[in-house]
Amino acid sequence: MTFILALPYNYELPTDLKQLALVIIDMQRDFLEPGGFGDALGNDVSRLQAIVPALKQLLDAFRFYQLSIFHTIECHQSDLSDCPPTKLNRGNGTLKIGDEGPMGRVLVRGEPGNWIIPELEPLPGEVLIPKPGKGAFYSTDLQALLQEQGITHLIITGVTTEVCVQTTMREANDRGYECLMVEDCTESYFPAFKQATLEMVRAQGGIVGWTAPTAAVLEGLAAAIAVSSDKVPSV
Ligand code: C5J
Repeated sequence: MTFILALPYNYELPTDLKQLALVIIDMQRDFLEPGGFGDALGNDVSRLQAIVPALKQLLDAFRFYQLSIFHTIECHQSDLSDCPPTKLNRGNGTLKIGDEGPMGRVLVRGEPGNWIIPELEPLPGEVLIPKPGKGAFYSTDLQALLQEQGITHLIITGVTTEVCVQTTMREANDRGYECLMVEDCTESYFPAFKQATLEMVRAQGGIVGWTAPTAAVLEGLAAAIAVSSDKVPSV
């Protein structure tokens, strides 16, 4: 049995690593770059850039081991028909969803600001889940695709920790997935909210799941690959 050294206790990896997927939530320009939605809401977007090197390292490892990768983007159709008025009117920032900003229309599918930052752009074969809500399961194909591929374990990353990342992890937890949030591959505009989220996830014996740093995830993966009977390449 292989595991990741995690909190509140070891996270057991599935024997067949095809059951494991990396989920990268909303690493899109609208949240990470000046001029986007996050910036318009008054946030310091530079905070989120800090996780890019660790997340790239994790993404590269999943690619190297040929494991499943799912990217999400928060986005709406151009007529905003999939955006409830409550979401549209919330925020009181300088730009609302659908407004024309420096990177195109805010959170609208296909606009430059809606796409993933260049360092983490999906490669062919990786799944992209466009999502209109905060959680990646709401009004998307994610559950069907995970079931189709027999995936049971999710390594969850991205932004922002207490909004789309936490919502997705809670949705996944309720659907029976074993979830681990990677501590240095998720970030919030509010450091205290990130810390609180990590603590909430692993409180009460891991009521929502596990947390671990990238180094521990990489170590656990390398050990699992080493004992795996699958003919995947080793480091
Ligand atoms: C937000 C997200 N914060 N991806 N979206 O509106 O967390």
